[in-house]
Amino acid sequence: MKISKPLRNVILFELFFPITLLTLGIYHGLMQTIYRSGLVHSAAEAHLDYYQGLTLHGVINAIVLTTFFAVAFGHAIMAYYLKKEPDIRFARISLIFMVVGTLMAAYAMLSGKASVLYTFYPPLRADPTFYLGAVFLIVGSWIAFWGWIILYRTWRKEHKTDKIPMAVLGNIANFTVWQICTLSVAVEVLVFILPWSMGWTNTINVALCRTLFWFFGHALVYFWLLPSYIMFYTFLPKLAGGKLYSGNAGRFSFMLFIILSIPVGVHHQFGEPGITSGTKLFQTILTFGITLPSFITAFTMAATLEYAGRKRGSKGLFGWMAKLPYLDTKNYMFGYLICGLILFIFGGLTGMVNASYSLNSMVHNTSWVPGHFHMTVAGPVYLAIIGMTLYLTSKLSGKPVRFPNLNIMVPYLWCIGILIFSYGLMSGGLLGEPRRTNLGLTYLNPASSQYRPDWIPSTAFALIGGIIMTLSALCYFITFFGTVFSKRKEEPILEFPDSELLHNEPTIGILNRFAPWVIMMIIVLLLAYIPAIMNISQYIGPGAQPFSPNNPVPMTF
Ligand code: HAS
Repeated sequence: MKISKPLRNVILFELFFPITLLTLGIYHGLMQTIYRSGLVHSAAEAHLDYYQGLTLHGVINAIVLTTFFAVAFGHAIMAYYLKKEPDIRFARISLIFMVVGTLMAAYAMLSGKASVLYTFYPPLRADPTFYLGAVFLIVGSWIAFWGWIILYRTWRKEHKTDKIPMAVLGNIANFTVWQICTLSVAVEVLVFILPWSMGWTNTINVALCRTLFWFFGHALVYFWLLPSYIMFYTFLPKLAGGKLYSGNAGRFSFMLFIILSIPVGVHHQFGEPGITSGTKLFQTILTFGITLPSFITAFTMAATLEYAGRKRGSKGLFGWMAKLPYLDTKNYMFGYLICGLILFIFGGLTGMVNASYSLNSMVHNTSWVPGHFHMTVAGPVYLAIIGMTLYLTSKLSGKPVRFPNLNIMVPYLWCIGILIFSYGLMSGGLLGEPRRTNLGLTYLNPASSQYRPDWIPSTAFALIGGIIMTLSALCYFITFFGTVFSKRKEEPILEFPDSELLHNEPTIGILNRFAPWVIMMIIVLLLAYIPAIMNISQYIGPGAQPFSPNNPVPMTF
């Protein structure tokens, strides 16, 4: 379909801007593996402090890239499937907020005033511009969502009994969760952190802030994931050469994410002394619940891919795996999505280890955890984002993808890199290797009394993986910027590889309405969070003064 120039420009900018910043995010990822492998024994080899680099890495890759993409992709989906464009005023105001917020946070991080990592746990204190920047970015994404709600309601009035298009359902489910979970981080920032960061209050309740953060923080990971799930359910079957095995399974998965994405945040706080073990056990059970939509997706995708493989002439039980179009340069999105799916098998299984209350105490705060999350957020999420960014950029600007042979290698190199990298991190984690630590200063510095030579192999694996990932990213940047700066050759259009259903499926009423799922979400949320907040208020410790990551003495204003 044709798309108006103003909306096209908004989407193209929302794709281009974060990919440009990603060059910095990827660079600091490589520097992490270098610091951690003990190749350098300083805190600022990259001319930026270690925690400054780690903050840039996490914030750009996990917050800025994902939020901009979710909004850009959301605009494209809503326009394409509802056959009407969102109000351009909402799209523009949202973009302005997001760009201003990102620039504020970037200023704070680059000037060394916000080395607090993407979780910004107090008592680490950043400059107020960092927190305000985060608020602007989030509010910007809300504004885009409000525009879509108006569009969706208009569509609903005109199509009272129609099935909600699956991609639209996934997108609204995702932003509904986002709208609710971000309220807690807004309270954390506006009520507690900002006054403390500005020096208006002397101390802060760290346990309460962490709890408010994780109310948002785990739902955040599904906010990252759901655009990939939209692509798996709506595009992958066609890209594979088949049909979607079950559309209602996909709809049910998205609705389950509405209920369960937020109430599981305390599983990041199993080590939190102020929360009782009963509350934590309940959150373990809920966390196993949130694996259900992913298991449904795993089986639906396996059946879908098997059907596609058999249609392509495969034989035997597993022959379909060999028949899929892995290296078709024209169908490159298949490679980006299948590599993400393969990585997510391991990302999901390691998540279930984390979720098990007792096993968590083995792995918490060790390098096992980044091993897990690089196979999730840097797996299906990152690959779907960069693949779709290239796809949409090419379609919306009418510029065919440059260097197709380089492009097709990107997801496979990345997948191999991540598997080696995460193996290194996880095996090291099981030996006690800490996360968020410049190991080169101490544990991997032979001159240090804390030297741990048994961590050399695991960090070497992580370094090798990191180098392969960086090579993949370089191939991507060459392809992406090569495409962006090439000449227009075709008419710009908005088009998706839309899949058909394998079976003729009935419309199930409850899967065609959001309200019952939002009500169930609120009930489960209250059950999960009232005890957690009560625990925190009962076992409240003394307030904390502000700290910087490099100094054990409180900061002075
Ligand atoms: Fe997680 C920590 C538990 C999913 C991201 N997670 C993190 C952190 C991040 C993160 C960033 O319970 C660190 C936060 C920090 O900085 O402290 N996580 C889970 C569980 C899941 C899970 C149970 N996480 C994700 C996703 C993420 C993400 C998704 C990003 C997008 N995670 C935890 C816990 C912690 C944690 C604890 C705290 C750890 C600690 O102590 O600090 C589940 O949602 C996973 C369910 C997934 C599955 C897999 C389904 C598989 C599929 C692929 C099928 C493949 C096919 C292909 C069909 C059940 C869908 C076949 C084809 C062929 C050709 C072979």
